[in-house]
Amino acid sequence: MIWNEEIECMAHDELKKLQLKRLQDVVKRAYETVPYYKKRFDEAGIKPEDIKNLDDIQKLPLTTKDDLRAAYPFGMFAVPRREIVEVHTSSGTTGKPTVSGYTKEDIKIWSEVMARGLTMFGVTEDDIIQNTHGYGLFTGGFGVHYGAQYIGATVIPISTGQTRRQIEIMKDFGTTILIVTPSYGLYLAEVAGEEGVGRGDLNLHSVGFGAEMWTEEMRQELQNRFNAPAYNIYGLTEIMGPGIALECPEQDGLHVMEDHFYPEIIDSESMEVLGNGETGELVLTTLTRHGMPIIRFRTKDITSLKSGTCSCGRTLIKMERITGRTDDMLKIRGVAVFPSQIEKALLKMDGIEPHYQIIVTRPQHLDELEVQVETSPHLFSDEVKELVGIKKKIEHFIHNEIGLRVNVTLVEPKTLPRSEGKAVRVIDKREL
Ligand code: DLL
Repeated sequence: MIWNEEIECMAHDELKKLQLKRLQDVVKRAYETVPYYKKRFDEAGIKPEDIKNLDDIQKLPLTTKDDLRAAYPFGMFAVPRREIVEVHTSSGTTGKPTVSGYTKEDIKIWSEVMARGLTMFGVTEDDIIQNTHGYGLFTGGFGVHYGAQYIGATVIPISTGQTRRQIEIMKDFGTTILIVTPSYGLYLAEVAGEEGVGRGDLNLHSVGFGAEMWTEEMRQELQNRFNAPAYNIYGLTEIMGPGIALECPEQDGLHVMEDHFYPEIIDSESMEVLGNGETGELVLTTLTRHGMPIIRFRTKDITSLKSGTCSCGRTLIKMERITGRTDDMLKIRGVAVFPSQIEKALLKMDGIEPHYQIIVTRPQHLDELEVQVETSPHLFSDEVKELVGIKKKIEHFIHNEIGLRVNVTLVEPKTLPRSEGKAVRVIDKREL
């Protein structure tokens, strides 16, 4: 158990003071050691001394994934390469990957924030953690590993895949904590069912889900399948990996590790900073990272922030679950649609499985949205009339959620692709 009460329950004013001091330090270091920041700050006419209070952060330029890509591979490092003890990269699915470098001190901080987060889920040194995140350039495997070991829990570094083996080990080793992406979690639960392993055969106390979007409705589904509370883990390669924000037992937002990461919410069109409770794009600044300080990174993740003291006792600000990414948003006949809205609507239905895919086409210059969803096995063999009724009902739910008519196709159980990491939910066939 890693419970840093002094920080996690710090009075608001004290925390702000600490953040300001750390912000001033990191801005100075970034300016003096990373040519990218020197150039951007000079262009904006800002000097590190101009940061006199926390709001002055708004004077600093925003950093995007493209800026990091332009510095590929090691151009954002603020220390000589020999001080970097580990590197990770983003997956690179949308272009050149971005590289993240960590010093020994950074790894210590990563371990601590992740350990504090796992502690929120109730992890202690008595637990056995099955870590299904990939160990490699992806930050998921190592981030969770460092946090778990910092607590002193027993880690099963099984990594991704070998689904049947995962279940066997979960049962034989008595895994108490499972860490998995929501989509792989669903797949694991499905295979467990096939293997005759029921909810009662597992010894799980909690399951930590992260690395991709999931809805509150999906949480209910997963909790039911695993017979254990499901907690949210947030992070991204560019800032650190998992450990930036995690959920406490209240399951009502993720506490941001504010002593190390400074969150802001901006309107992604006007770039204006939004207030408490307003929804927009999350922007993060690393306050303590040495190897690669990141100032005002546009995450593209959509959320809002809520300050105040949580009933768990923590004063760390809470971030709502991520409802989508600015680049996930589909424009369908001019209407903004997020996959999370569709997931939410789907999971209100009985008789279907939580496996779905969204297909966008433009047959006659007009966008069409098709949602393919699996029916549950008992239903598929039932009457066509009933299936038509379900299809209509789902279309109605989705219409209510997004204000658009969509075409729902019910497919046979177990026919949509299963994910072992981050699920691909949207297939956009329009040539835009
Ligand atoms: O996914 C880090 C991570 C690993 C987080 C394991 C949690 C657990 P990237 O591959 O760089 O890093 O992807 C980061 O994934 O900007 C979000 O869009 C999305 N994401 C991560 N966690 C969540 C979450 C890891 N809890 C990108 N809810 C982020 C929704 C998430 N989206």
